[in-house]
Amino acid sequence: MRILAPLLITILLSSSLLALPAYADTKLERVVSRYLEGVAKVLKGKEQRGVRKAALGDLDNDGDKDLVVSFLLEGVGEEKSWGQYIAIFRNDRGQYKGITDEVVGGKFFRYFNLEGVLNQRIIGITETCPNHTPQGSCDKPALGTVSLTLVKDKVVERK
Ligand SMILES: [Ca+2]
Repeated sequence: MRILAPLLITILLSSSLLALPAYADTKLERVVSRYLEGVAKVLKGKEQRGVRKAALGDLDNDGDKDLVVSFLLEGVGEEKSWGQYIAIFRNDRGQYKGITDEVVGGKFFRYFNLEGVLNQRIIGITETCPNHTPQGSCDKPALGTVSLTLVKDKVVERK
């Protein structure tokens, strides 16, 4: 249950989940965990505990709030390093379903912090170390913002 706590806390902090009854939270966490386990299996990685973040917001402009979850996998790729991903769960009349996922950060890419959803855009703050310094290990990373949108059920990044 330790993994689920940050997700729950983040959801509770973001004003919009008040309508969901308690049983739905548990069900939603199961949906999220199952999807993320599937991604980890495909990428042959292992999810790092305690860094999962979630944000709610309408991504497909149908008036209900969809769910974005960011997570980190260790041991992925040829380098067996870490990568950061987001998974999108579309809200279909109160039922959340994982529809897609995308890499958003990694050891040789950048560090990605999920900030929230605004105007159908997923907003992330990035930290990038210069040259080939592994991300997250330099003193003064360059800060940036990325905006991601859902286009035909795929995540598209816009600068
Ligand atoms: Ca929606």
